[in-house]
Amino acid sequence: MDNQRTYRIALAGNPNTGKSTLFNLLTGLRQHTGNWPGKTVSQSKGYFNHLQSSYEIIDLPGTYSLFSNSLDEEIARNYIAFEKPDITIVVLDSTSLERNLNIALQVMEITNKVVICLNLIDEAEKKGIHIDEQKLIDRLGVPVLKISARNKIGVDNMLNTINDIVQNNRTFTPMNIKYSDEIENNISKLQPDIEAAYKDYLPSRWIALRLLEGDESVIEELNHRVLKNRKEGNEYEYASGE
Ligand SMILES: Nc1nc2c(ncn2[C@@H]2O[C@H](COP(=O)(O)OP(=O)(O)O)[C@@H](O)[C@H]2O)c(=O)[nH]1
Ligand SMILES: [Mg+2]
Repeated sequence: MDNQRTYRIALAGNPNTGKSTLFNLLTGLRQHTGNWPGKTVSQSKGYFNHLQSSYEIIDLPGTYSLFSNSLDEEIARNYIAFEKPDITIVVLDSTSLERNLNIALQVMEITNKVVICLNLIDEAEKKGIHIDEQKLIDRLGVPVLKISARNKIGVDNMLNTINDIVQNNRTFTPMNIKYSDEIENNISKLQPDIEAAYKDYLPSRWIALRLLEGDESVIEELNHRVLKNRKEGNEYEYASGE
């Protein structure tokens, strides 16, 4: 076991789902706000310990998706994809799960180190909304936990789950969203070349989707990161954070 290193957690989700409430609860006074490097968007970073591990946690900008539609989306997306946190916690509003699941699925296309938190579970229960978390776990293929950040319910359970994932190097096999036949065919055509170029730096399926979309900022970032890595002679060591 590696007790020395600080694990990195990213908090992702739509605006108003309780990300900052959770962030404040976990970090208390051990936090500071600055700007994202080279950007005018503010960044909250904090620290906490749990069991034998120490963590750095970043409160990502709240977004509805992870494309290059806005600076916020790009920042959140780039952090998850290119800074490769040890865990991305997706914080969802349990009272509007259908709308909120979109961002969870998008995160799951980028990384398999995901924990989904169904926050505001107290509000959902008040409204008579019953969520079958086991069904979600089975369908999505990643841990799904009910929490209430404001009422401090389920947070210890969440931390224990995270501890188990980082200490035992657990990964998951998130469900793939199936696209139309045309898109799926194009993904399959692109994947071999993507895998040849970028190895397993990021899921080839995700890169293929970005290529099909014509998202040049992802490709630029990817080339920058991977080529830089190769120049430094780390061709096969893409996992960051070590
Ligand atoms: N009822 C309830 N309200 C919550 C919970 N967590 C957060 N909130 C409230 O939801 C609102 C948005 O929270 P905030 O942390 O700012 O969301 P963010 O935009 O995702 O950072 C605030 O008024 C919080 O007090 C919860 O578990 N239950
Ligand atoms: Mg916030």
